[in-house]
Amino acid sequence: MPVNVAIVGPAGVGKTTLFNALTKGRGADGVGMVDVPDERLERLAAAVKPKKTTPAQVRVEDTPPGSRAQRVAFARQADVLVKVARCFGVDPEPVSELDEFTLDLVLADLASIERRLDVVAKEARAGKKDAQLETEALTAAKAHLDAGRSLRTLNPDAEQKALLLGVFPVTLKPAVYVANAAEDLLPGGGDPAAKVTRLGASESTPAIVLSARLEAELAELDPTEEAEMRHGYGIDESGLGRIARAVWGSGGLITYFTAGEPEVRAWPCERDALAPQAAAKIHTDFEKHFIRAEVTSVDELVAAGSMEALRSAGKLRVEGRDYRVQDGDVVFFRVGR
Ligand SMILES: Nc1nc2c(ncn2[C@@H]2O[C@H](COP(=O)(O)OP(=O)(O)OP(=O)(O)O)[C@@H](O)[C@H]2O)c(=O)[nH]1
Ligand SMILES: [Mg+2]
Repeated sequence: MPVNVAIVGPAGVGKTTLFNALTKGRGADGVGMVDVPDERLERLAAAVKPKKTTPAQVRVEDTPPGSRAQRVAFARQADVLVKVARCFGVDPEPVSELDEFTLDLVLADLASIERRLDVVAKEARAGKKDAQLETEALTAAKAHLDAGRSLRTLNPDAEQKALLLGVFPVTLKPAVYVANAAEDLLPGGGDPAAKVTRLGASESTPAIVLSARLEAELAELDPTEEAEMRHGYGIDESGLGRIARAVWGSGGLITYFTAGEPEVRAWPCERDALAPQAAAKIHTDFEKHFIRAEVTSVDELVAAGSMEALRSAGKLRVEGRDYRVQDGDVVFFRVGR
C-alpha cells in the first residue's frame, strides 16, 4: 500500500505547481504515483544486480478546486498532509494564511467532535464506563479546538488518541510544511520562509523551503543538468527527496528492504512494527505464517553482495516475532504455510 499524501493549503499558494513538480507532470486528474528516491536502494541494486528494482511509492494528490467543505473533506482522506504556504510574490503572509486554512480544519473537527460528544455524553450519564473515558478525551479535544488549535498540538497519549481517531479528526494527521519561496531567495527563502520554519518548530512539524516553480522546471531536465542547476542555487537534494523524508518522519514511517536475485525493493512500514506486521506489507499471509526474520544492514549486504553470501557465512541475524524492524534493515522473512 503506498503512502497517501495530500497537497493542501490556502488558495493560490502553488499546490498544483508543486504537484506537477513531484509527479514530473505525469499526474492525471490531480493524482500521481511517485517513486521515493533512496540512495540505499540504489546501492543495494548496484551490489545485488537484481532483475528488478522497486522503490517505495507515495500516492500524491492535489487539492481539487471546490468549496471549503470540499477542501476539508479532501484533506481527511490522506495519511499525511503537505501544507503549502506562499512565501513568494507580493507581501507574502504565509503564517496568517496558514492559520486561516488551519481554522477551517479545526472547525471541521470541532463539528465532528461535538456530534460524537452528544452521543457518548448521554451514554456516560447512563453509567457506561467506556463512554466516560471517551467523553473525557473528547471534552479535552473540544477545549483545545475551541482555542483554535490543531489536535496534533494537544499531544494526546496513545489511549486518548485511539478514542479521538473514532471521529477521523483531520487536525490530528501528520503534516509537513512547505514554504514555497521566491527563487531569488533560495536556498534559505528569506523572512517569510523563516516564519514557516518557526511555525513548524513550534508544532514539532517538519518544514521545508523550496520553490515549487523551480522544482517543476528542474524535474524536466536530465539528471546532470539538474544537479548543476541545483548546485547553482545551493540546493543539494531534490524537493521530492526532502519532502519524502519529512513525510516519513512526520508520518512515523521507516523503510526496510528486501534484496533477492529477482527483486530488490524498499518497503514503507510503521515505525516500531513487529516483524510479523512488517512482513504483512509484503503479503498479508506472511503475518500469520511468520517463522523468523533474517536481518542485516544495507552496508553489510553491499559488502557481501548477496543475502546468500551472508547466510552461508553465518552473518545474518536471526530475529523472532518480538523484533521491531528498524529503518534500513535488509530482511528475509521465513514463512511457513
Ligand atoms: N514565483 C513563483 N510563483 C509561483 C511558484 N509556485 C507557484 N507560483 C505561481 O502562483 C500561482 C498559483 O499557483 P498554483 O500552483 O496554481 O497554486 P494552487 O495552490 O494550486 O492554487 P489553487 O488550486 O487555485 O488554490 C501561479 O501563477 C504560479 O505560477 C513559485 O515557486 N514561485
Ligand atoms: Mg491548484
